[in-house]
Amino acid sequence: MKHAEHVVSRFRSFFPQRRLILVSNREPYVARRLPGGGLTRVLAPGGLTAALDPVMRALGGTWIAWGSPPSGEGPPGPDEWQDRLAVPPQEPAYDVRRLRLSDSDVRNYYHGYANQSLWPLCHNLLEHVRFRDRFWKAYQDVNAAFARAVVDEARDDALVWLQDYHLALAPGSIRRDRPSTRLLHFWHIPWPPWLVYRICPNHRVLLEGLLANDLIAFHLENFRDNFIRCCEQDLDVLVDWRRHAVVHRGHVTAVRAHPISIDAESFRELASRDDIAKRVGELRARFRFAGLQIGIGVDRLDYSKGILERLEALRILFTRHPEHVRSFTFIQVGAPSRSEILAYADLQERVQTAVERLNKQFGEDDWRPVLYIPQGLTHEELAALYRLADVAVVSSLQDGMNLVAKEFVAAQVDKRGVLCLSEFAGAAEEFPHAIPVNPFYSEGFAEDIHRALVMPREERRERMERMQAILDRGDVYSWIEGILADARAALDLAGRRRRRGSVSAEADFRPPANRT
Ligand code: GDG
Repeated sequence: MKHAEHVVSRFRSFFPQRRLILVSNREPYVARRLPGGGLTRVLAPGGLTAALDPVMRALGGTWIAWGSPPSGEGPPGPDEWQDRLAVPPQEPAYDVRRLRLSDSDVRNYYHGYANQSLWPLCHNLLEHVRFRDRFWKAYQDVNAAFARAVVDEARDDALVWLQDYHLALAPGSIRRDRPSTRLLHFWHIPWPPWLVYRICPNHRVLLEGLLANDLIAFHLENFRDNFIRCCEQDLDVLVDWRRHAVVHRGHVTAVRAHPISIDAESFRELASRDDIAKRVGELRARFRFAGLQIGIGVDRLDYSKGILERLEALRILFTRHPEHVRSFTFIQVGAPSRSEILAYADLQERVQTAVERLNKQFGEDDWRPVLYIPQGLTHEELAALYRLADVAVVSSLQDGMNLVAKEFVAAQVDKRGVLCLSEFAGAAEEFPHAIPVNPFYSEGFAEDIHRALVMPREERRERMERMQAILDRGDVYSWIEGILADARAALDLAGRRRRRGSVSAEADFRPPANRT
């Protein structure tokens, strides 16, 4: 909580008198049906909600999101729908303004344009890209609905922070209807190079929408630069490459890189708890892990995470290094995700089949090479697995950041574990002490896992300590503060320009060396 309080005091000093409005696809408190009828609301899983909820609780304000249907088996109540909620339910501190989306909107905007057009496009996984007119129509409509809700909620004193790729068009509509609104946006997935991005039939309109923001931030400098290059190629813009800013139709957008992180301290505290240590012991006993090395993979079941490529690397590992047979077990947690989309349903089946094949080929007596858990687990269970593991494998084909890598590092209380980390996950930039893996090169990948398994104890400890020190320097709260500080600077620049009465932004975009 002390970190959240610090963020709140920074917010107040950067933006005295301003109200914060958060906008995201998912709502912060999700509803579950109770078996006897009625609903309960709990904080949605995910690091971002966990970090932003205490900030919103202290600041007040509004969070605008899709009001998603309740989960669970109980009977639906007669008046389940609410446009507005005060949360947390037990101790209301801020409002959630909920957008009601039809089934067709959800199918075409969320499962369609967001997750079958933009997601694979931005991850450069073009075989999965689907463009459909009905997807695009719904994306436009739903973004317009989000924008209307923002305009309705935001007075001139609002700072609006939009999250992610579901909402690329909303900033443009908000700016049109309420030009004085201060807008910032964080894009959680990669931004692809122009050669890939231009495949999108709506490339120009999306960029125009995003350039209505005062600030847009990505995880990595590489994504930031890709975005700016796309703007240069596609639109009539002025670019200041020194300050990473783009002027479009007289409006200045600052473009920044801010790698997201986790609440490392809380995660470490969780992993250090006695009940978690006890759980680690129970897991060892239950699965007869004594004397075995344990590997772990934790992912949403998403084709971008390279789970099939990981299983292939394991097959090669057990073939080429039979010494690991009976001495190494890999636990794969696969939390079902986006199952309504064919590519995801298909992946679930293919992972299941690949695991069965591996276990059939190499399994002996009571030992299995892979233990597959095809469901989401609680944070406590995850912390126990991270602590139990000797090796964690993150093998994303492309990934904005990858928080699992950071969670594993935070949870390594005993500093025994080795992290094998895809070169194509954003987290690789911060963790040069992980073993880099290329998931597209299965044989090399298998050797990398082998290297992790035979790594001496001292080297493991040294690498882990270095990664933990890096993680301690940048947690999710410093990520929020960094973005707010940049937003402040971007707004100051815009303010100076207005006060000078300069009609054109071009004056600000002369490189500083040319200024008098
Ligand atoms: C996007 C970007 C970027 C996973 N299984 C379970 C579970 N998880 C939690 C993990 C972790 C989160 O889900 C997954 O984090 P990733 O970073 O891998 O994320 P994406 O969902 O792809 O998210 C990504 C992120 O946004 C943030 O900007 O890092 O690059 O793609 O926190 O622990 N959580 C629980 N049970 C599970 O079984 N409770």
